[in-house]
Amino acid sequence: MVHLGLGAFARAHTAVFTENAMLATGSSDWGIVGVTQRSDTVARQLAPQDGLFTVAERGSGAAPLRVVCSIVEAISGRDHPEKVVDRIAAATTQVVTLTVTEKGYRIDPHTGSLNTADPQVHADLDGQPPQTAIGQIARGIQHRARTGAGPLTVVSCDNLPGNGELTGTLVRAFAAALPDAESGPLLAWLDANVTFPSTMVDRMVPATTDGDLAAVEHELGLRDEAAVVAEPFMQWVIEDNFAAGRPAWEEAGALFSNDVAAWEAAKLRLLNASHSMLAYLGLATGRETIADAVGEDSFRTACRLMLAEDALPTISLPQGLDGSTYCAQVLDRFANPALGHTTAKVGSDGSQKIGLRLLTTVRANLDAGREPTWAALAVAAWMHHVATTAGDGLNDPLAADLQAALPAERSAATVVPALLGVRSIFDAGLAANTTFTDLLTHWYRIIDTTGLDGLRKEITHG
Ligand code: CS2
Repeated sequence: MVHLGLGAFARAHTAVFTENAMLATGSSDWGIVGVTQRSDTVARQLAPQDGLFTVAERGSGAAPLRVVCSIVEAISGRDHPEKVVDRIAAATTQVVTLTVTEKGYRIDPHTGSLNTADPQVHADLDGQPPQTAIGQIARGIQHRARTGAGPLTVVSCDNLPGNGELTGTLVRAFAAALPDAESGPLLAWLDANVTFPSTMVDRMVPATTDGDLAAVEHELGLRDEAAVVAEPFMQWVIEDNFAAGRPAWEEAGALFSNDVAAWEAAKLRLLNASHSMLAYLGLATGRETIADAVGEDSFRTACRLMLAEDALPTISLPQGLDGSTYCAQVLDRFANPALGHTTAKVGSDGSQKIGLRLLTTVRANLDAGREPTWAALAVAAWMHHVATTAGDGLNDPLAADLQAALPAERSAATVVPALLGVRSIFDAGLAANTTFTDLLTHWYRIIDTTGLDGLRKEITHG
C-alpha cells in the first residue's frame, strides 16, 4: 500500500487497522509506504526508526502503549516526488490510501472539480514531478498503464462526502487536462482498472506535543520522535469496491457497507459539526481544548440542541446507527480530559470545513421552513474567530481572502455581511436569506459584546 499524507491521523488509524488486519489473519503480506506531503518532518522522524512508532491511547478504556510496524518506508513527497510515483506504479502496490485533509484535494469551490488554476496543480499538469496528491495518483496510474502493472484501488480517508467518487472525479479531471495523446489512454486505462471506494473514518487524534513525547519516553523507556496519541475509539466504514487485493480490514473491525454516504453525512453533520462548534465557541471564550469547551455547560447544551433540533431532523441515518445514542457518545468522547485536542487545531481551515459540516444543515432547515438557530451560532462563532484573529494568525488556506473581505470597523452589522460575501464559502442564496442573516447577526452581537455571560443567558433562554 502507499499512503499519501502521513500525519498523526494516518498513523493512528490506517496503519493500526492494517496491522490489526494482519495480526487477525496471521498474514504479513502488507506494508505501507507512507508519504508526507508539504512538510518532511514525519518522514525524517520515521526513517531512522525503521518506520516503527508508538500509539498511546488516552482516556478511559485506553490500551497499553503499542508499537506499530505496518509502515515499511517513509518518504518525503516534497523532496522525492519521483519515488512517490514509482511506489504507486509498482506492480506490488495494490492500494493507495490518502489523508491529505480537505484542502489537499485542490477543489475549485465553484465547480466542485479540480482547481486547475492552482499553481501546484498547474505545475503537476505541466509535467513537473508531482507535488499534489491528485497529481501523484494520476502520474502513478499513468505509469501503471504504461507498464501493465495491474489494477489499483484508491481509498480516500478524509472527512468529505462521497470522498471516493470525489477523488475519482479529481483524478479524471487531472487526466482530462493533459495533452490529448496522454489523456485518452490514461482515462481509458483508469476506467478499466482503478476504483475509488468511499469511506468514513473516525478517531480523534490531536497533534503530538513535546509533553506527549516525554510521557511516552517515560512509559516505554525509549525515545520515539514519531509517537502519536489518540482516543481509544476508532471506526472505519468502507464501500466494498476494490479493483485489486486489500488487507482484511474487516477482521480488524472495519465495516464494509453500501451505505457509506449516509455514514459520512452523519459523521460530518453530527460529530464534525459539533466539534467545529465547540472549537469556535471555545476560541471565542479562551478555552484551549475541546474538553474544556464541552465542559462549559452552556456550550454542551448548545451542541446538544444543534444536534437534536437542527442536524438530526435533516439527515437520514444509516441502518444500525441510533442518532441520539451516537450524539451522546460523541459529546462524551469530546469530554475526554486526557486527549488535549486543541480548539485551535479543530478550528483550523474553517473555510474548508464549515460548508460541509454546518451550512448543509443550515440549508436543509431553511428549505424546510425552520430556523437553524444553533447551527447559525456555530457559524457566527467561526465568523468571530476570523474577524478577531489578527494578521497572519488565521490558520486557513483562504486566510488572505477572508482578511481582504473584512471591514475596517468590526461589528455584527459589518462583519456578517462582509463574510457572507465570500462566494467560495456562502452561495448567493444563502447570503441573501434574511432568516439566516438575522440569526448570524444576533449571535455575532452576543459573542462580540457580551461574551460568555451573554452566551450563557441566551443559550439557556433559547
Ligand atoms: C476534527 C476532526 O480537526 C477537525 O476538524 O473535527 O479531525 C475529527 O477529530 C475527526 O474527524 C474525528 O474522526
